Amino acid sequence: MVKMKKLILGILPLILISFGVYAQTAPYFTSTAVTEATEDSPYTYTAAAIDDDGDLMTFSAEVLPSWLLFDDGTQELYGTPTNDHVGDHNVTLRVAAGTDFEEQIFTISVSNTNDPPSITSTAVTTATQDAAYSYDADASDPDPVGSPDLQCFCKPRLAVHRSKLWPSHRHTNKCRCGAKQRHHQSFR
Ligand SMILES: [Ca+2]
Ligand SMILES: [Ca+2]
Repeated sequence: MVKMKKLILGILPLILISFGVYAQTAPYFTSTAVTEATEDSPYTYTAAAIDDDGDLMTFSAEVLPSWLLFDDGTQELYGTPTNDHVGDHNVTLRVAAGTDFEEQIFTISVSNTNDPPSITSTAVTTATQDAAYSYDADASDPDPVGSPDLQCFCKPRLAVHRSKLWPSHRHTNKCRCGAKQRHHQSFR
């Protein structure tokens, strides 16, 4: 008798499904994606989902940017964006149970961290009395074009030095920032 009951309980869902009384439902995400990231800082988001039928769920990443990895065992999405990844990145995660699945589609926005500019030119370190001295300084800044963190070039204020006009290293003015990724300034 007990065996008969178990058999009936075991095949009942199949009978209900066959007659359309009981239908499988797709799993669904219960976690909210983390959509903000910062250059050079670790990003992490752990996805969670529920299947109301209690079916075994599997997770996968269908769309990922190059700086992110997805662990389908822990459902953790993780990675550290660099300066090259500043901007928006599309992500698609999928949770499946049998043939049913749901996707979570979102965009991660990576904000810039200021990187220092560097001088790329070599200073002219010799000068001749009564002859004009000239040195064209060049620099570059790795931050993205349009970023407020781009380099500033400041034209030195001319100072009197030994009866001649000479650039002062202590006082500057006429700074120009962020207009271009690379800028050119001549000191004459
Ligand atoms: Ca940067
Ligand atoms: Ca910068």
